[in-house]
Amino acid sequence: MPMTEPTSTTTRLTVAQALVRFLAAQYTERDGVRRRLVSATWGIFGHGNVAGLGQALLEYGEYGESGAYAAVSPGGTAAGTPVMPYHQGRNEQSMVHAAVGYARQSNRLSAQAVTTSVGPGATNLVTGAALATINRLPVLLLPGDVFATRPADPVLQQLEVPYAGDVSVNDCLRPVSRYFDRITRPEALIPAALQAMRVLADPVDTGAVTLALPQDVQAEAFDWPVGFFAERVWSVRRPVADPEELAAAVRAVREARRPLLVAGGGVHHSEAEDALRRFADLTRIPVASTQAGKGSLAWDHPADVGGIGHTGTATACELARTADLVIGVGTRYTDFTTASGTLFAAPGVRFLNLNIASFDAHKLAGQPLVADARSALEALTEALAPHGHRAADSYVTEYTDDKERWEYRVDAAYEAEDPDTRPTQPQVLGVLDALVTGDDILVNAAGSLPGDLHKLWRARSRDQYHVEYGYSCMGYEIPAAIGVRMAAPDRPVWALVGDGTYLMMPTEIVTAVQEGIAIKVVILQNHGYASIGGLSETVGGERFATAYRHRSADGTYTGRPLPVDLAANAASLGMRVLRAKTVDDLRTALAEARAADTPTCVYVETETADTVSGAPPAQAWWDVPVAETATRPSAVKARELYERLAATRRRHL
Ligand SMILES: Cc1ncc(C[n+]2csc(CCOP(=O)(O)OP(=O)(O)O)c2C)c(N)n1
Ligand SMILES: [Mg+2]
Repeated sequence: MPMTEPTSTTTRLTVAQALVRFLAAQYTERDGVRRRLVSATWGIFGHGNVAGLGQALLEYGEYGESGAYAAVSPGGTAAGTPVMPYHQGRNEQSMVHAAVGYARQSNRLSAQAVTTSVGPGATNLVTGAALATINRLPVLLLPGDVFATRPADPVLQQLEVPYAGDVSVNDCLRPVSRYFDRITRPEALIPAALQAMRVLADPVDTGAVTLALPQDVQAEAFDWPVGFFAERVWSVRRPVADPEELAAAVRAVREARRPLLVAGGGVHHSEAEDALRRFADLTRIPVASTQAGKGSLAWDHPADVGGIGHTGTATACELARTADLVIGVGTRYTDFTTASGTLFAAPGVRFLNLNIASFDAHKLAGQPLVADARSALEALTEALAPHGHRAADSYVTEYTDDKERWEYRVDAAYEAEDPDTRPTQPQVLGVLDALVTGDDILVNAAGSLPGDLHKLWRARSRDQYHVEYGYSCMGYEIPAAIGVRMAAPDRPVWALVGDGTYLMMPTEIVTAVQEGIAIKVVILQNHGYASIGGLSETVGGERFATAYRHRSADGTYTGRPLPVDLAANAASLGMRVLRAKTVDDLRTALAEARAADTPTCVYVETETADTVSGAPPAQAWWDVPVAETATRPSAVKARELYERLAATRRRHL
């Protein structure tokens, strides 16, 4: 049905062109700062988007409204700069990782879009979308889709579902998206695009937003009301606490004898670090952090007790076991944080959950404080100040002494007795620790590194510690580092990757080289899945299939290590590569990489998968169910231990 507006107030564009023009005019605003909501678009073209979005990005993107080519400068809309900067990726999943890294580094106030072809290009988005949604990080997905008009079914790469004509593979994106729509008519773009922006900018609902774009509709022309392209500002709200919830929260804090604050990713998203520091300065309540929340307080703040949970510090875990009030701020309480329901063990323990999402604020039968982290922490501090509320001296002394003991353990793990030998993984972190300033950003997601980092790393600045542990997705590190560096172009950005992770997704190195994005990649080679090997051993799996080895004569994977050369691989993709054999080499190589202004890789062999990494062991349990019946003694024994530990699980009611 044609729109009824007179031609003077409409402009004729294809759906794809209209979408690009629309996206270029969307802004977020928080605390008086305005930013482009969708500042760039990643894409790989195929027959589902090449003639639609591809053409639109060419005509209204890279070339700018003046039609003259302009250098890419994310966010710029002045004459001559691109309306929508475009970046060429190598893999759809990793383009989403790059966008997610960018969004997190931008405190969720700016995002990027990802366009794909139909079929495999689109389904490659699923993993990245799940990661974005789980971590509540905004990304706009624009997969091509099969014909809406269905002139000839099936089109190349179309999945046919005999019982449902309206299903395509893009429906896989529904459960991993916070908003999903398929634009089967041009005019449907208008409400869908507005809803998409609402969700991207919503601090509770944000995550992956998918607008599936049938390839015929993308290229179809329509007379758009010009108002659709007007600049629009999406205010990223900071809801304040309900007075009654706040009063109840103040009472709970005042009554607590052994309170412990658990800082989650919400502290960062809200930029609540200063407010948290003032709260901790006033109350001296110890602050532990989840993977997403690490860095909420600088490591050397007296109240910072480091990571909590399975990969946490002994200090934080001891406090958790005896806490009478756990103040969760911006945390989802994953199983790592709660040690699978075993960590908060004091009989009368209560939870006070400050969270912008009511869903999370009600977890563990907690007392909810539904609000923006910064605004509510400020309100709490203000309400507690007149009472001069402070944790008891004996409590402060207890955790201060404990923290000091933990720091000795960190030093011991970092220290290499003989710098002429191959480093352990913690020693690699030790060398890095000695080199970086608060400016440096570390990106990591999977393997044994997240555990070592959570226990050991001394976060110097609020955003130095970028470990994605909501999805803990192998392959996130390199593309995410690219996205982080796009959001922080003057800061050293390090992707720390295990060899398994590297092999899963090294390909965006090519993009870093192409775009001149000077990320630093550190490859820690230990010939396999050391983390899963260790886990396997504790659950009766005997390290089965966790090392990268040839099959030996008996058919098992116990032969020689595989002859892969990841350093040569990185070099073949265009990176400058520095090989380090010893701790001393590593010092030189990491310093050189830090100074480099081109993408640089440092390759180091660490202790093999069969040896301990040197980090302190787990300070709390993690529930990984063990075979209830087995003939192999390893599993029988592991099950006995499992049952003992599982018996300590509790439900908080
Ligand atoms: C995409 C994906 N597949 C599988 C896993 C399960 N997993 C977690 S860590 C890991 C091994 C990682 O190996 P590597 O990167 O070499 O690190 P290491 O364990 O050796 O430190 C695996 C397979 C995962 N987290 N992500
Ligand atoms: Mg490995």
